[in-house]
Amino acid sequence: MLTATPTLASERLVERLATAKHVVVLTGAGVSAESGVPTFRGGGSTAVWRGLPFEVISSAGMLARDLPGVWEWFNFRRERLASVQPNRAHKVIAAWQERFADFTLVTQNIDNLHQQAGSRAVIELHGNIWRARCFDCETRHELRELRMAHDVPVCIDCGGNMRPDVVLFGEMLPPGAFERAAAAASHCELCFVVGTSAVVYPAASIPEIARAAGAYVVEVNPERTPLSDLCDEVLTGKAGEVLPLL
Ligand code: BJW
Repeated sequence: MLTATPTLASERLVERLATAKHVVVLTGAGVSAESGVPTFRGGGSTAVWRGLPFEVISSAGMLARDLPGVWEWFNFRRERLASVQPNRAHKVIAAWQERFADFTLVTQNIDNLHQQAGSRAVIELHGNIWRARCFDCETRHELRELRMAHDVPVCIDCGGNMRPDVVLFGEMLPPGAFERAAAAASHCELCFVVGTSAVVYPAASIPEIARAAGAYVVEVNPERTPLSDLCDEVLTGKAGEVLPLL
């Protein structure tokens, strides 16, 4: 059980929340945990599917070896996500885009729950599970538009095989995504890091960039992470319990 009593924000944070104009939020799998989406790490366990750790099944090597197997893994997860709803943390973060003059949401999540909660212009560092991308012409399509052939969706533009439009281990991030996130981090005053183990790079460097540029960095997580010591404030607790208190 990950839960801990949510800690209250300090006076310094309350003041910054009242005055900050440029705010960045980086989220990870933990923000969707209270919606019922399993995390990858944390809570003493790691995700495994058919005996394969996710570092193997969600890797560029697996894509080259077994494309139908990779689709099976993502189809399985999409089926589970179809009935999942955004939680209070997603809703608070969506409301923050009206609260702050310049607000940037950067997510490592591929589940689309921020968008479902109403967040706009989300920077998706690791792609989106509801889209596919053509190996040949690189066009992206919503999955529901596509037909399957031999357990693999086929591109409606060129007939090529499609792959999930997600960033697997050892793959580059979508062009421009990290650069936009880093630019926002480098001129924000307040940076929240919510529900991420902060071990996957380059995503984990976003709060490092913000801190180096002088931002006040706040972590929201029931567990400590490698980032905790760098943060100005650590709010220990679940995102859906802590964020509504702010
Ligand atoms: C709660 C909660 C609640 C629970 N409320 N919180 C430097 C050194 C060594 C290696 C590298 C390096 N730089 C880059 C690399 C390689 C690699 C990497 O970082 N490896 C590290 C693991 C060492 N990075 C890459 O490969 C990236 N590409 C890249 O760098 O390209 C350039 C390059 C290419 C080739 C060679 C070298 C460089 C791409 C990374 C892509 C990550 N992809 C995945 C899978 C996506 C598809 C899928 O879903 O299957 O993305 S991996 C997985 O981890 C997923 C996540 O987005 C990502 C981050 O995980 P996240 O979100 O932090 O979740 P968890 O589960 O780890 O943590 C959950 C947290 O929530 C925990 O802390 C809980 O406590 C907390 N929590 N309940 C709040 N209620």
